[in-house]
Amino acid sequence: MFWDEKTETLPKKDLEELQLKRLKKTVAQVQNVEFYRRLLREAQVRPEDIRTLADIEKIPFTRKQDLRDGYPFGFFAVPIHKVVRIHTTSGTTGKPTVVGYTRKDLETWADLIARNMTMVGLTDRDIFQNMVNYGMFTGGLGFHYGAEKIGMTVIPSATGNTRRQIEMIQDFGVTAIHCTPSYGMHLAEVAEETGAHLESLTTGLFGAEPWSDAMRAELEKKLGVTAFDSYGLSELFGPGVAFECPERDGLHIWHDCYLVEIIDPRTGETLGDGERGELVVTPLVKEAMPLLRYRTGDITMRFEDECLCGRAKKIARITGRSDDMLVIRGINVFPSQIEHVLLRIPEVGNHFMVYVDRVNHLDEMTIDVEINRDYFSGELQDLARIQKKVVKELRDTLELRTTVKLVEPGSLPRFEGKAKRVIDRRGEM
Ligand code: DLL
Repeated sequence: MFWDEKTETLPKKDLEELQLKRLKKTVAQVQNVEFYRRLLREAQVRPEDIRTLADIEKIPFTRKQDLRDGYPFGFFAVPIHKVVRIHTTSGTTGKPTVVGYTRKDLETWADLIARNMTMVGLTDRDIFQNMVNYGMFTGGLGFHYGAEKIGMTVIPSATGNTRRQIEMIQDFGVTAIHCTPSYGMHLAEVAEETGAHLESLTTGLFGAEPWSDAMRAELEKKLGVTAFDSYGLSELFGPGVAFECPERDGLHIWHDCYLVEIIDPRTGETLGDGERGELVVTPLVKEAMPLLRYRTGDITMRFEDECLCGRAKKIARITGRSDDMLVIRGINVFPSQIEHVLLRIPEVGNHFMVYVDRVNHLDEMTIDVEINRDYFSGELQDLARIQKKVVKELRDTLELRTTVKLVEPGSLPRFEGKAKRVIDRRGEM
C-alpha cells in the first residue's frame, strides 16, 4: 500500500541528504522574497552558512502575522504569471492570507494526497465523495486532484444538503468519504433519522479540525467506516501534510517535503522526540511560496520510534494551538476578529464572551455582547434588529453562522490581566 515506496521508506541517511539538498535550495529560492532577504540579512545568515540540517536553527521563525503583512502576493518567490492557482486561509482580521501554487506545486500536492490515500488502502476501485468546500478552502480541490491521480471515481459533492449527500452515497455506491469530523457526525445522524443505510462505505478521511478518539469510535460505529486523521494547513499546500497509516497511532508527516521541528512555543527552544510543543515546518519542495521555519501554532510531538508500516517517524495527533485560534466546523476563527467586527457596530459595546459547544456533534458558537444604551431605544423590536445586524456582520467576516445574545451593559466579566473571552466547552466529544 505505497504510492511511492522508495521515497516513503528512504533510509534515514538518504533522507537527511535529500532534506539538506532541498533545504539549501529553499534558502536560495527565498532570496526572491523581500521579507526573507531582510530576515536573513538581519540574522546575518548567508545561504552558504547552511551546511548541515542543524544549521536551520540559525534562521529566525516565520509567523502567520508575517504572511498577513505580505498580503496579497508578498511571499511569492516566482513571478505572478507562474502562479496557476491561489487559495486563501480563513480566519484573519481583515484580509486573509493568500497562498499560491505553480503547476509543479499542484502536481506535488496531488502526489502527497495520493500517497496518503494509498497508504490507507484506497485504490482506483474506490468511489470517493468529497464533502468539503470547493472554494478558497484547500480541502476541496486538494483532495479532488489527489484522488483523481490515483484513478478513483471522484464525486465533488462539496458541502451542504445532507440528504442529497446520503442519496449520492447510496445511489453511486460510495466507498470512501472525506469531510470534517463534525460534518461526519451530522451526516451519521441524518442517516440515522431517515433510516438510510450506508453499507457501501468502508473508509472515512477526517480532518481540518481537532477531533478525539471518542469521536473516532462514534464515527466508525455510526458510518461503518475505518476513520483516518488527516492534517494540513494552507500555508503548506493544504491537506496532505500528515496522515494516519493503518496503524492509526500518530500521523506520518512527509519528511522528504517537510522539515519538522518541535519547539517550546514560549521560548522558541528546540524540543526532542517525545516532547510536546509547537510544530514548526520548513517546506522543502514548494516553488511559488517557499517558507522557512513556519510556526504552525499546532501542538504535537515527534514520536520516538519508527512505525511498523515502514515509513519514517510520526507526529502525534494535534491536541491544541499555541495561540488563541479556534477551529469551528473547520473554519479558523480568532477572537480578535470578533472584536474587530463588534467595534464597527455602534449599537453594541466591545465587551464580549464566546462560548463554543458541540451540539449534536456540530460546533456551535454563541457570543454574548453588551448592548450600548446610547443606541438602544428600549423597544423589543430594536433589540431584534441589533441582534440581526451583529449576526450578519459576524457572518460576513467569519464566514460562520453564530448565535448572538445581547446582554445588559456592564454584565460581562472585566479582566485585569490577560482577557479570557473564549470558553470552549466542546470537551471530549
Ligand atoms: O484545514 C487544510 C485541511 C483540509 C486539512 C482538509 C485536512 C483536511 P487551514 O484552513 O489553513 O487548512 O487550517 C489549518 O486547521 O493549523 C490546524 O490548527 C487545524 N487542523 C487541520 N487539520 C487538523 C487535524 C486546512 N487533523 C489549521 N487535527 C491547522 C487538528 C487540524 N487540527
